[in-house]
Amino acid sequence: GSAALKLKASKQISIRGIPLLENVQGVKKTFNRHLHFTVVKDRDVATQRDYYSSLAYTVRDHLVGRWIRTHQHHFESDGKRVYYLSMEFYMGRTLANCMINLGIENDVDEALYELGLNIEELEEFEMDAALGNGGLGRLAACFLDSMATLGLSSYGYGLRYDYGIFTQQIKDGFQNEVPDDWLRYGNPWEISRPEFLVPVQFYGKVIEENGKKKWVETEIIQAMPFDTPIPGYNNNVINTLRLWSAKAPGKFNFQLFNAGDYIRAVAEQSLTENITRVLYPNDNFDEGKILRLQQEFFLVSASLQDILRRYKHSKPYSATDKKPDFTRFPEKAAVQLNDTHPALSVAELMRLLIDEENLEWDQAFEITKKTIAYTNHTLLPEALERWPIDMFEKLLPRHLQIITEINLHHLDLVRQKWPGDEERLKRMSVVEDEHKVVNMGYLSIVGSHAVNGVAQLHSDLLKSTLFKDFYELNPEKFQNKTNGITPRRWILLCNPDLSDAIASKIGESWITNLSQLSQLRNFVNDEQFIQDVQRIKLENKQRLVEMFKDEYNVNVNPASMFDVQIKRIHEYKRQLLNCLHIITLYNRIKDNPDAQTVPRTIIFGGKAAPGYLTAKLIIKLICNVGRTVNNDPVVGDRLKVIFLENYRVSLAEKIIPAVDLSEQISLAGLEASGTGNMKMMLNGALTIGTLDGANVEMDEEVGRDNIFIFGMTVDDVDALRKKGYKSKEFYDREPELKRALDQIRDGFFSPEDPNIFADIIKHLLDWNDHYMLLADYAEYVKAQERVDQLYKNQTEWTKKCILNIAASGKFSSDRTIAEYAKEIWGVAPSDKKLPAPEEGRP
Ligand code: GPQ
Repeated sequence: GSAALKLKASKQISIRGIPLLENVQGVKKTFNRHLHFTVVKDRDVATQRDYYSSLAYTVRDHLVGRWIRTHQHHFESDGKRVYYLSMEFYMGRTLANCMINLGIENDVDEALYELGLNIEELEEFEMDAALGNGGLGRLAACFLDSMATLGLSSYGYGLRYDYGIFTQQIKDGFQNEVPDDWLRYGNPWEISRPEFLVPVQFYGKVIEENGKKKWVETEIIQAMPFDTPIPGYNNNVINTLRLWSAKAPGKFNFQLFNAGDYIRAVAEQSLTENITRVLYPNDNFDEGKILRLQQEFFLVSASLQDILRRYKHSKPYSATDKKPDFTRFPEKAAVQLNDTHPALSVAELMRLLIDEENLEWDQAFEITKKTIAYTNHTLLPEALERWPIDMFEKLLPRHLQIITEINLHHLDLVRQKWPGDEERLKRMSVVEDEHKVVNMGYLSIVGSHAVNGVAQLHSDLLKSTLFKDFYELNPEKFQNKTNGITPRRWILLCNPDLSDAIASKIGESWITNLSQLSQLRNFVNDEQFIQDVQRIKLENKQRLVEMFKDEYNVNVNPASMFDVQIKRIHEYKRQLLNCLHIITLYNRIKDNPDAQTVPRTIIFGGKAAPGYLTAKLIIKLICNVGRTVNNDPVVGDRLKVIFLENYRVSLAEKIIPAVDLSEQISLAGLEASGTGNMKMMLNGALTIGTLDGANVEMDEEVGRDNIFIFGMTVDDVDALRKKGYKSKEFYDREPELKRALDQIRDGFFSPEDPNIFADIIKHLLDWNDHYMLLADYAEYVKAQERVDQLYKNQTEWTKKCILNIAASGKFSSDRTIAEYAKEIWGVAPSDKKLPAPEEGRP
């Protein structure tokens, strides 16, 4: 019909490839073939999901030739390989991303249109691969895209959780967690590789034989690899994400059950497979559970064995019986640790080199250090992994020995540099005697040649606070690598109209060279461009307005300012500060109902860890404030509050293109980088934020006139803590703040349960407001008034949006990965295209 026609017209834009008749015919044929032979349905009985499956297999067909050839290419060129080890890969959906990176999106679009199908509806059937919590896992996913686009020979290694991050339901304002059964309908993007099954050992004991340590009587769990293709943008490179799934050992341990209890033995196999059952749903928090330690070792051991196997079968050794020379291993492999979660890599690589490959200690340690590098993602003490020694000794006795010995050598070096400094020695011990724990951050530093933070401020703080002693020991190890995001998913895919508007002005090279966006500065006074940017933002907002009506039954004015805070719910991110601002706006409208106000729609999205009660209470407060505000006829459409249910990658893709104001309001010093801030900047939002994480660098890039910075700096925070912070003083001093807190305390937003928010008041007043919201409140409200003033002048506002887009080039993960490649991994990015496979394009 005409709706489909309109859709087709709006989606068919130049940068997604010109549809060619023969390609379109090819796609239609392949689609029908898959519907028949793979999905086993005909058009009479096929469901929409069946059509999605056929579409996915059709697109997958275009990957496989390039995938195989990429592998051959990596084998033949035998360059250094990069291994990115992460407990989280927050991939989201694959279909549209593959079509875009392959350049077949318009062909497929046209083919489906001719088949009478709506591609956007079909895309909704794909479950997010939600194997991550938030920024850390999404960063890993962006890095895979950039590594493939830069032509690196790179592999992601992670776990194939049966259940990813839980699905969030909001009932009466309370969060409920529902298991994320993402594999229920199968996963067309993965391929299992039983031929590369790897045994992982646990428990057992260490004996000595002929002066050599042996780890014996272990329990074995098999690691089954599942590979997912990672296409580069328009370069015919398809790299691999390899995820491990726990598989009962079958024959390995079966002799243990020789008593004839066959049924019980088979049944118990499923227990060992629990290792990869579920992702721990904590963000920036370490629960310290043994199952998590098992997961971490499972990832590390399977991956390192796989990496060593690949080295031993690499080109120089494949056709000969030459013995592998492990001293050259670091020339052929770089292992990057995504936080300390895979820190056991240090001990496991040592064990494999010494116990299995018979290397000497010193040589093994040199190789290990040259191979491994470590990225830190937080300074929050509750997130730092410190495993109890007794847990460690039971599960991984050989590794505890190795770590103890690494520590002895390390402390010798400390002693050499600072003779007699016993305090320093104690502070720097990898094995903390006092608490009987292994400090995984310290282990990662000692076992690595490079340590980096994820934004300049964060990297500086690592050197001056958390890792000060280690910086003084090895200053040359410490680096910064400011985070980035992939422009393919975070503008090209999610905001096609803005992408096209940009391309019409500056061409397409910005897609792989984002700093080219600075050319948009030449169009900041171009009236047509200003109008286009304005119109595209409004259309993106209108799509959301429909969703708000359908799913939340709230009438939102599309002209209102979309003021958005989307991120995990955490006290340090200060969603509560935003909430206090909403209450202030509400009170002002009520006090002065006839005054002119700038209409706002304040949107939150994010999950709370199931065990984080304060975070869950914050969700409840936001929802209750929303209830009061949204149903008050005096307010009308001047102020609305929406809490989005189940915020995740695929929902982010719908929200981010519609954001006017991006909330980045963490207490200075606590957000390591932030990456949502970058996504919204790239899509033409203005930022209100503290000088924290990468906000500092966004401010530098765009200039103070084009960003709303407020609040204490890291130095201010330090000074206030030294002086003695008392939140009650701010409560007494600021009448509007006092009023908002009193309303929360007195049940104004919760008449049916007036005391429900008592703990929030406790945190902010009685327990002295650890994240110092009250100290930043006044400046925050003032900054918001400046936002209002600017929003009244839509032309001036949009010019600043354009300047923000133009200044966002630094925050491409291509730039980040190019820096890792050059300064840590010792590999060179390439913009060469691999030859297209014989069968050509569709
Ligand atoms: N981050 Cl330690 C997470 O998302 N989860 C974690 O467990 C840890 C860090 C984030 C961090 O909070 C953000 O500031 C960063 O932008 C992000 O990692 C990527 O570096």
